[in-house]
Amino acid sequence: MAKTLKEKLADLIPKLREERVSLVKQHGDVVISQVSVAQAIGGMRGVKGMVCDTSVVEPDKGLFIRGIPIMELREKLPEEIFWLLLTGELPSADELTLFQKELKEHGEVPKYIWKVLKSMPKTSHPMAMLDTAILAMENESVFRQRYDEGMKKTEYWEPALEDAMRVMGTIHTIAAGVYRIKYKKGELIEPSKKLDWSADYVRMLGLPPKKGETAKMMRLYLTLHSDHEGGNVSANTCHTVGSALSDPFYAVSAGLNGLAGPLHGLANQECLNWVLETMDKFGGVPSEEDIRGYAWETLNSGKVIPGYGHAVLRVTDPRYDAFRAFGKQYLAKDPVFQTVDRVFTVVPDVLKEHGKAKNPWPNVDAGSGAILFHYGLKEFEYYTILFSVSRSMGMLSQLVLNRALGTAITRPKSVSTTWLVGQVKQ
Ligand code: AMX
Repeated sequence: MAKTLKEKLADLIPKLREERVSLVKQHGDVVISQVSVAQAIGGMRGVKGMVCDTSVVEPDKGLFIRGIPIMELREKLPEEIFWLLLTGELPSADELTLFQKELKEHGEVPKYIWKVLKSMPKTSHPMAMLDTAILAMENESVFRQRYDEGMKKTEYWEPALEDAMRVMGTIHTIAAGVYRIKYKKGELIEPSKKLDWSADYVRMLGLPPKKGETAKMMRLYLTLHSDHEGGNVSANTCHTVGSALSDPFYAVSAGLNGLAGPLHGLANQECLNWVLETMDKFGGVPSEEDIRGYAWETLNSGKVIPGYGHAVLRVTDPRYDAFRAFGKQYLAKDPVFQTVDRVFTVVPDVLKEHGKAKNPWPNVDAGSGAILFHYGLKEFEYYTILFSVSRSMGMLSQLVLNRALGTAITRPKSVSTTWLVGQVKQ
């Protein structure tokens, strides 16, 4: 008989705990990283100082989820990815059906959330709306309730999973509500009892279905953005806040606040903006020469070219490749997509010549906006919300595993500049 996600995890967790305890006991003193002055000042880039088992980003290959390259997972449903992130295995067909049913059972958005959202200023950024809604739902936290009742440490993961299911069960409905409220798209659309997570999100947004193509695009989008190991701003923030035993609503909301930054998740809104500006300036699909000129203009005015560069990757992001392949299949004649594709042939050389960015290649955000635009999502300020819906899976799965494994409260040691100066003089 098919197991629930909770049953599956209950089988796995004792082994994982044993492995962690024995690692610390037998090899706790082995040094795995050193920190230079430049790293301490430069965002701890490359410092190995935390553990994340859900996914790994190889600088020269890109994202692997539980050891599987993301390109091999692009046809999977995001629900399967969530299961994979948590358990290390893809679910069987029966497990998937059961999990999707359970998610729907966790899908009720409390009425006060809509009141909160509707009372926010009309100028609020959609990310501020989504984050506020997730934080307001903290009122529903089973983790907090059980903690207050004095649950045992070994039980933490169970209500954390319950809260995670609630966040995942509702975030697409809340995100669709944010869209309809913010952009005055009419009444809210209720979730369906039948559709999968992505197709239901598309329907609740009110996007034209285009014979199922929009749902296909959404499945790809939500799968590709699901996780990117543990050190990125949103995952790391969620990890830190969760490590204080703040419940998953607090922790995910905090992580999403980080995702809202222009150097992180907001880059996808900025990216399409840059592409459309280029098209505006040159009256349609620009030539390679036009793009080169505009790229230099951007760099010379001290700005970054959004969608290019990465803190870890040193190759074209395979998630960009996956979007590009989708675009070539379904929207090859779309002028915005054609422009994105042309930017790809020009910008890496410009960035190499510029000589600053360590990675001149496109990241996931370089191409996704053009695809969303094609399927009717014209409000690019909203794009980071889609990223958030997807990335909640990575943050939640890392958090549940951390509560299962008793991960300690985060507390790296900071040093003063005076101390650093003293060190280098020695
Ligand atoms: N255009 C212009 N300059 C860039 C650049 C770009 N796309 N990418 C990096 N650089 C610059 C940096 O600003 C930095 O300049 P500085 O020395 O004057 O401060 C220098 O190159 C070295 O930076 P780096 O080590 O290559 O990158 P990083 O790890 O410091 O930053 C990132 C990584 C993504 C923030 C950066 O490449 C960037 O700003 N890219 C554009 C924004 C973007 O696409 N963000 C999305 C990232 C993916 C995501 O989280 N969604």
